[in-house]
Amino acid sequence: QHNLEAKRIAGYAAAEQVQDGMVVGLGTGSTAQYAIQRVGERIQEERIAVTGIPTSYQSALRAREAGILVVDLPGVSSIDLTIDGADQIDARFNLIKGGGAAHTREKCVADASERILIVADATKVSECLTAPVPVEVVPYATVGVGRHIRALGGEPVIREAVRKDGPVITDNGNFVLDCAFGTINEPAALAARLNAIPGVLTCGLFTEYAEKITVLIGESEGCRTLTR
Ligand code: DER
Repeated sequence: QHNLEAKRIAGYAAAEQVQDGMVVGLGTGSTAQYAIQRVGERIQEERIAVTGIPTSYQSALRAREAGILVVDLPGVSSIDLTIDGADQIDARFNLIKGGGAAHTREKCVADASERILIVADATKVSECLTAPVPVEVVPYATVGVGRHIRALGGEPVIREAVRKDGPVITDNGNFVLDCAFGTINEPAALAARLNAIPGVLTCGLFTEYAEKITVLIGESEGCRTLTR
């Protein structure tokens, strides 16, 4: 319960940075959903106009429920502010994302964003990246991709669905391999190698956006803004 409250505090704090008329990238996951909820409340309370760019079916559906005007990414030339979660955040603001299997669209939205607010509870912050790296793969290429990942020192596991038999299928119709590499000392180099493997669509290492990221960590006594 404490954990959910921390996520809510971070998500709500991020939503306060949304200004009238903004185009806002709407992240995926339980923490980003709190931001979507709060943006919806602010639209009602303050009559502000916000255009939301979703990163998944989940965020599109929650945004519509919240009363946010939802426009898909091709509909806008740039995004003022994106609010999204992460699975792990290191001291240099490199991220591991993809716990929700939405990291391909999340990366496209992050890339188009002027600023990115990463919202999380304290458990996501780590000195260096150690979590498994989600990799979205074209199903046809899964075996070959797995071989390349093992050659890079990773241990790939196809992400099985819980309430569906068989693998998780992403919003783009692909599989996800969760790849344990242990401590990742050169995240940008590993990301480049993973993204170059034939059949890999996107890996969950976000190493290009540190300059435009602000991290908001929800805690019981309030929200902490991290600096690099
Ligand atoms: O999939 C993602 O990258 C999400 O941001 C996600 O991993 C964060 O999930 P959470 O906010 O539910 O912990």
